[in-house]
This record gives sequence, C-alpha cells and structure tokens, in this order.
Amino acid sequence: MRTGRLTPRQVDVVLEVLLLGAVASGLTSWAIGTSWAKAATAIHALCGFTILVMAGAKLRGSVRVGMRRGRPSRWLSVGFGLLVLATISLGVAHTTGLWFGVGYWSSLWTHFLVAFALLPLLLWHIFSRPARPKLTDLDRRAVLRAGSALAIGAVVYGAQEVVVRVAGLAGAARRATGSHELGSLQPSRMPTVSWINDEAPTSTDPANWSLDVFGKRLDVAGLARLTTPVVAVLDCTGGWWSEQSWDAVPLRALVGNDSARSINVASVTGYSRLYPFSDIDQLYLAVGYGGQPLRRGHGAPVRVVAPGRRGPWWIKWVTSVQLDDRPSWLQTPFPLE
Ligand SMILES: Nc1nc2c(c(=O)[nH]1)N[C@H]1C(S)=C(S)[C@@H](COP(=O)(O)O)O[C@H]1N2
Ligand SMILES: [Mo]
Repeated sequence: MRTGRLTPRQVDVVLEVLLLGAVASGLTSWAIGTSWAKAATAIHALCGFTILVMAGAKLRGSVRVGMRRGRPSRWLSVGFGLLVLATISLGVAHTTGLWFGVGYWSSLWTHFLVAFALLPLLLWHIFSRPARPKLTDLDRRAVLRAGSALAIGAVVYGAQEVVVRVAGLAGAARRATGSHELGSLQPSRMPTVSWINDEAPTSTDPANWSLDVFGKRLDVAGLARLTTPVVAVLDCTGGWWSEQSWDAVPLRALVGNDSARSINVASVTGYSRLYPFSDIDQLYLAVGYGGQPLRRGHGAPVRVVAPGRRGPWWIKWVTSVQLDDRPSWLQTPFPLE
C-alpha cells in the first residue's frame, strides 16, 4: 500500500475518521438485532481492517516523528496504538471464531471494554496535538489514497471471510449481528449471562413469586397454563445466540383493552426497561423452554422473551409489568446496572 505520499497529518485525519466510524458502526451493530445489523457490522469490519492497512503509514509518519521529539506523552500515544491493535485483534478473534475468550471475558465483550476504555484516549489524541489536523488536509490526493486503503481493507475483509469458510472455522456460521450459535434447543447448553452488575436472586420458588402484570397479581402456575411455544433467538451482546422453544404467554393476551405509551418491565433485582407499547405483539412472558421450567440462571420463574431485540431486553426474574406514560426513548440505550 503506497500511502507513503500522504503527509503524517493526512494519515492521522484518515485514521481518526476510521476510528470514529468504527465506534459508530460498532455501537449500531451492537444495539440492533435487525437486518440493519449486517450493514453496520460490515462497515465496522471495513473500518477495522483499513486501520490495519494504514498502520504502516502511521508508523513511518507521525509515530517516528513523535518518538524522536520525545515528549513524555509519547508513551500514552504508544499505549493508545497498542490498545487499538488489541481491540482489532479481539474483533478478528471473535469473528473468525479462532478464540472466544475466557468465560465471562468473551473476546467480543473484551473487545468492547477495551474500545470503551480507548474513547477518552481517542479524544485526547484528537484534541491534544499541537498541529491539529484540518478538514482541508483531505484534498483530492488524500481522498484517493484513503479510498485505496479502504479498497485494500475490503479485500482483506473478504479474504478473512473466505478463509473462515474454507477452513470451516466457527466464524462461518455467524448471525448478521456477528454472534455465534450456542446450545440451540438444548437449554442445558445455553449460557447464562448477567448484564455488567446483576445477579440471580437466591430464591426463585414459583410458589412464592410476586408477579404483578398490568396491575393484577398473577401466580406463576396460572401463567404456566396459558403458555404456547414461541421459537425465538436470544442474541446476547456478548457475542453468542441461542434459539429455544420458549413456553410463553404473549403480553397481548394479558393487557386486555388497555394501552399506553410504554410498557415498563422490572426484575426483582431492580433491572428494568421501557418498551414502546407498539412492541406488545413482540413481547412474551416465558416460564419455561421445551416443556421444562426455566433454570434459575435463565430467569426462573418468569422472564421476558423479546424476539428481534438483543439480549439486554430479555429481562430475567420478572416481578412487574406495567403500563407507563414515559416515552421509551427517555432511557439509556442500555441498562446501567
Ligand atoms: N434481571 C436481569 N435480566 C437480564 C440480564 C441481567 O443482568 N439481569 N441480562 C440480560 C442479558 S445482557 C442477556 S444476554 C440475557 C441472557 O439470558 P440468559 O442468562 O438466560 O442466557 O438476559 C438479559 N436479562
Ligand atoms: Mo447479553
């Protein structure tokens, strides 16, 4: 790749655009479970590979100059660069299926955590440089060079996908979101995951479970008599998905003629989410899968099944489902606990 003729500042601008593009597309593919996830994931991979393609030009340019200038902050910059490379490597490990990480620290989750830790460094890197890059650095030549770097990035990305398929790596069977299949229709093989800081309650006895749905107290045994099988995919943002036949009751069947702006579902742990009321036909309360009751880790005795929504929306250990007048966009995109 002959990006050699770009000035170091131009290389920096292109890299910054790519990094910001990677952040935006990564968050998008993470938050959505629909077909749009595929485009976001592809753009994300393209940004990542193109950053690798540009790494040589970066080393020859401002890295060399910066090391020679010898300010103490150069080590922060070196750390930043190494973390970017680590983030991309973890992304490749996840997508190819070569390495899934260790337990809770799945390669995708670690990829996300490192990337998140990088954000302040990225902003510092953009704003702290004495000669701040200007948009005018993106002249015709720079755009052409950046374009050819993108093209090479796309070729490398394509090559990865071919290798993954030819070598029969686990990454060949990824979902559009980038997640890998685990334990479908075998609940005992499905992982249990908590979001950041949540924990299963000690007692999940269905006989003593307090459940209030749209202002009415329900008992779990009564709910269990209303279930129908709902085949749906739980796609965790940690990078795996699992399809189960959930024994579930549609919320539509429980709401009667009432309606509101939103539906608030809360777990006994305090974890909660607001769903737009228009989702009512895509929301279920499940008490089991494949005819067996849910395991404690899977949200026993009652959990949300939300086909089309990512894992964080599948609230476990549900204790309350209520109509709510707050708009559902008035909440953080992901739960904070
Ligand atoms: N109460 C509660 N519900 C929760 C979570 C949580 O931490 N607390 N984690 C969510 C996330 S991120 C996922 S991926 C799924 C995981 O469900 P599982 O443990 O049955 O696989 O539960 C969701 N529901
Ligand atoms: Mo998750």
